[in-house]
Parts: sequence; C-alpha cells; structure tokens
Amino acid sequence: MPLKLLKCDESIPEREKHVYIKEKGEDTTQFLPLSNIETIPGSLSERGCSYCGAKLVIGGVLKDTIQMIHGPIGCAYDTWHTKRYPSDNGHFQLKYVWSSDMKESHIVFGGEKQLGKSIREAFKEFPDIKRMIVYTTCATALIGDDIRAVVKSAQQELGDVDIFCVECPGFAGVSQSKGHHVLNIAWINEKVGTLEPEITSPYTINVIGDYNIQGDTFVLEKYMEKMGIQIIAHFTGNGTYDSLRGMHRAQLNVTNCARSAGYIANELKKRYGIPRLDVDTWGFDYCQEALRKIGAFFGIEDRAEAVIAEEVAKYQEKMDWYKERLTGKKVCIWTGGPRLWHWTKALEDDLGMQVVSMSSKFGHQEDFEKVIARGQEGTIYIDDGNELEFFEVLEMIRPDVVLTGPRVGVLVKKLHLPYVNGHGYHNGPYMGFEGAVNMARDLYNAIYSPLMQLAAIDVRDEQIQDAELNLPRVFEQQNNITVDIQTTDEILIKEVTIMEISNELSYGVTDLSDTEYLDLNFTHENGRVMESNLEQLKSVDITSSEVITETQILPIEAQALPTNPQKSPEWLQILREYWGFILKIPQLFGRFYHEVKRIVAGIALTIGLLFTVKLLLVLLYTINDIPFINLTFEFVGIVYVVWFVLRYLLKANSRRELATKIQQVQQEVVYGKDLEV
Ligand code: CFM
Repeated sequence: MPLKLLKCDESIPEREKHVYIKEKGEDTTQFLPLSNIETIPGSLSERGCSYCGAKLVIGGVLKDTIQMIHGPIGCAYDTWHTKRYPSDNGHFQLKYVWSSDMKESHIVFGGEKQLGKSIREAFKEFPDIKRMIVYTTCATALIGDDIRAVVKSAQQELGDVDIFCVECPGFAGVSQSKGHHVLNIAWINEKVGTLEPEITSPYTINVIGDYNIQGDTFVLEKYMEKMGIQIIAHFTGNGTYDSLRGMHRAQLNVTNCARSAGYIANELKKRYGIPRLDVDTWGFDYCQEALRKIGAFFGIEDRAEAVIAEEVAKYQEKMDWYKERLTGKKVCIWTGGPRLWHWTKALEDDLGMQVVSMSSKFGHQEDFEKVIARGQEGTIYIDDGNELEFFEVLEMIRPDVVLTGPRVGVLVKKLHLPYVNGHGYHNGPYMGFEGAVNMARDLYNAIYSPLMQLAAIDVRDEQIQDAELNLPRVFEQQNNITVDIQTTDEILIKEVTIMEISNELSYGVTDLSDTEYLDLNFTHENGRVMESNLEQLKSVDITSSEVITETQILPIEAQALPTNPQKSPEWLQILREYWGFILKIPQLFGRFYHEVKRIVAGIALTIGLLFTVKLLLVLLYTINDIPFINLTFEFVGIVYVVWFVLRYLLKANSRRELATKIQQVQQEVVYGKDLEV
C-alpha cells in the first residue's frame, strides 16, 4: 500500500490518506492522496486562509488599485508586503496598505459607516488612483456588513471611480485556493467585458496565472514582444484593473498557474469561446515547448524559433555548468501546489536533480494527478503537510536543498539544511530561460555554501576548539577549513560570531538572500575566525545575484581551495606544536580558574559570615558589662513599645498605614523595587 502513516502522525491516523509514496507500476488513479479537504484537527497546517488567496495572491498584485481590507488591521498587515511582485510604476501595490481598521465598537454596532469613511479617505489621499478592490474578512462577514451597498453609495458620490467587491472571508473554504476561485468568478461575472481594449497586433493573448514574482512577468512580456504578440491582460502580474476588464478580446488564453486562474480561463472559453492553452513557463526545456505551442497556435513558428535560438545561445552554457554540479543532488519541492508539477521534471531534466519529496498546501486532485504523473517512484508526496511531518521526512531523506517558503524554510534551517525560497524566490525571476539559470544558481549557491555546516558547529565543544573544522559536504573534494584559536579572547569572538550565524540561520532573522548578510557576519571587524577563510566563503557566496560562470568562479576556487595543500616540514610542525602549547598555558590556567572560581567564592563567604557573627556577640557581651547600661536600654525599649502601640496599633487607620509600610519595605528588600515610601 503506497499510502504512508508517518510516525509523528500516530495520534492522527487520518493523515495516512494524505501521504503517498509512488511505487513501481502503480495505477496512480487508485492511490491519489486526499487533498483540498479540511485540515484534520491536531495537524498544524501551513495553509493560508481564503481571504488571503484572493487578496495576497491575485488582487493585491494589481499595480494601480487601492486594496481596501474591511476588517481588523491584522488582516491588512499580514497580507501586505510579504510577497515580491514588483511593478513598472514604482511598486505602488507594495508600498501601501489600506484597512477600515475595525475595532470592537464597529463589530458591536456595525462597520459599514467606517468602511464608507475609509473608502472616501483612501481616494482623497490618492487622487490619481481611481480603482479599488474591497475585501470582506472573517469579522465583517460574520456581522453581516453589506459592503456592496457601501460601495454603491461611494461610487455614486465619487463618480469617476470603479470599485470591485470580493466577498471571501478567511473561513469561506479550506485553504487559500477558495479565494482564487471566488475572485476569478466574481471578476468574470462583473468586470470582464466592461471595457474595450485597444488592439495593436493581429496576435492577442491573455497571460493567465502569473503574478510577476520578482519580475517573472517582465521576462515573459519580452518574449511575447519579440514574437509580435500583444498581451491584452496579464492576470495579474504587473496588471492594471482596466486591462483585466478587456480580457474578452484576446484570441488565446495562455495559462501558467492553472490552480489559481484556471477558473477564469475556463469561463473565458465558455462565455467568449477563447481557447485555453496550458503551458509551463518555468524550466529551460519547458519554456521552449511553451513558445513553440504559442507560435504554432498563431502560425508564427519561425518567430518562436528565433526567440528560442537567441535565448538558448545566451543561457545554455550556463545551464550546462550548473547541471554538471547539480546532477544527483536531492531536492524537495514544498510549495502551494502547481509548482510541484511545473518544477519536478524541469529540475530533473534541466539540471539532473533528484526530486525526493513534494508537498502541496492546497493542490486539488487534478494537481496531484499531474504531480504524481510527472514525479518519480519512491518520491514522498504530501498533501497539507504539517511541521512534524516535514521534520520526519527531512530526517528520512536528508535532501541537499529544499524549495519552500520562508515559514517552512525556517524549520529546514534548524536542521542545518539549506532552503531556497520557492514562493518569493531568492534572486529571481525564475521564469523563462534566464529564470531557469537564476534558479539553478540559487540552488547551486545554497547547496555549496558552507554556511549550514558552519552553523551546525557547536563551538563550545572543547574538542573542536583547537581542531580543524571538517566540512565534508561542502569541501569534499577540497581541503578542510582550519580555524586557529590561540587566546581566550579569540575563543570568545569565535563563539559569538558562529553563534550569531547559527541564530540567524536557525531563526531566520536574516534571509540568506540578504546581500548584507555576509558583510554583517563575515567581515565584521572582530570576526577573526572568519577572516582567514573569507576568500573561501566568498567563492560560494550565497548572496550573489550574479550569474556565476566558469570563468568567474574557477580562479577563486583555485585560489581558495587548493586540492593539495602543501605540508610544512616535520621540524616546523613540532616547533609549532611546542609554541602552541606554551601560548596555551595562560589560557589553560584561565580555564581552571574559571571553573573553580564559584566554589572558592562560596567557601570564602561562609568563613566571612561566621567571623562577623562571632564579632557581634563579643561586642554585645562587652556592652552588657558596663554598669547601668542594661537598665537604660530596658527603659528606652519600654518607652518605644508604648509609643509604637499608641502610634500604629490603636486605630484602624494607623494599622493600615503600618501594613502598607511593611509591604513597601518588603518590595524594596525582596524585589529590589525603588518605591517611594
Ligand atoms: Fe499559483 Fe502562485 Fe502557486 Fe498560488 Fe501561492 Fe505563489 Fe505557490 Mo506561494 S498562484 S498556486 S497561492 S503558482 S503564493 S505565485 S508560490 S503557494 S505554488
């Protein structure tokens, strides 16, 4: 039976139906894992909500539209700025976030007025922007705010604006996938056909299901331009609100992400007779296939071939260079859904990699059919994977790299495995020919970077304090990195530096693609441990967004990683060892002192206390021996007791005052709080 119950799922055995390992000769139609159903209680899902699928994934990409989120501020903030979809108008959509900022009183008394106010205010603040999408969220859907009525009255009042409503609260479906569906259908119902586009070419298409992640759209648009094809609407990468109103005029719907936008492609076919052509725009070979299909549709194969020839000439050599180094490397693809089937064969065919696990957050049955059909036997396929499953699978297969998002990426980094951002990319674009090279470069940099191995080293382990640090996976054909430690100070610096890196990698404080990352840690003034290896680290600089070519990298590798390190003569080694021992004496003494310091301090304190008590007793006996002094003290004592009783104990008020004073003193003494008495 190819369905698999992972150990971590023993308490939620229903998960068995969501994990699948393809076996030889199987009929996958009988064994598809369950998908697109409610997350099983007890399984910590990585899914997003339905509202997020509509807003963050599709609507929020539009570059000229105010995104008004009718709900508490968190719904706006959490779907803002977390996805990299730039635009050619200065990234308006990434710069701002809008919300009706619902508070408790709005929930109790209704939030429609608040929404109306927010809509007017937003248009006033951005007088050049005339388009808006209004989204409901869980809170406003539950209280039944009528956003359409509010929008209607705002449109009438403002006149020249156009507003689209998306009624898809977070709870509307089992995942973000529902949000894709709701937005697709609402758009075709209400907006497509409401504006006639200007036609400038005999060949017109809509590009459907590409969201311009780190410039993907710009790459595709370049190819289409070279082929003389007009893109009427780009759903929704770098798209405008109005261009999407004219989708009904295209001759062909070129569909990339079928999961998020297949619905609108199907409706355009049904209602306007526009054919749907599914393509893969990721992958070096796939991209050639896609251009050929589009060329064939319009009878302009020669133009497609010209673009392919030009791009292949530019990038084939680089792909070969990476293929040579990535062949056989094990990779997991853990993203939303479609990227699994887009990427698995691309990585295997283009780069010779081995895809060992694929996990989909929200893919439907048709996605799994494609994924498993394109995937290998023995690969682990997971639907709606949870954190513990990811850990278990990582332990099982120890991949070389994982393509996933920053959230799961943080888990992966905890096991000191590299991840490459499979959602927002590290250094994209990843689409098209140049994108395939960028992706290969990021995978190469992640796998060959020594960062993960360095982060895995616990420098507090004495055995490695003055030993050679062996980093076998990174430098298996090369030599070891040697870290010299000679003084206590340097040990400290080393510890801090590597722990910093470790923390960064473990907790994801800094993304690996952050270009300041290496500077921050490795060229730090005091980072002496790193200093000696700086060249080596730079030669596999994971932060590089440059395409690494053979000529660029070879001299650095040769210089930094000699395959036959020269051995020093024996006498010199003995002398070095002797000298090293002499230099270590103060350090060894220091370590001994550090360890016994606490015990010595404890004994000294006890002796001191005993001595003080003895001294006090002697003093008291001596005073007692002075004539009359005893009587005087007794008299003073009696007077004080009488005064105290009269002052503090007689009346209820003064008793309370005394209690407060005692409390204050107690706070001061026990908790060290500086209180005014
Ligand atoms: Fe389509 Fe996407 Fe994806 Fe997607 Fe997504 Fe995405 Fe994704 Mo992240 S639209 S389904 S909802 S290709 S955000 S750009 S990467 S999970 S596989």
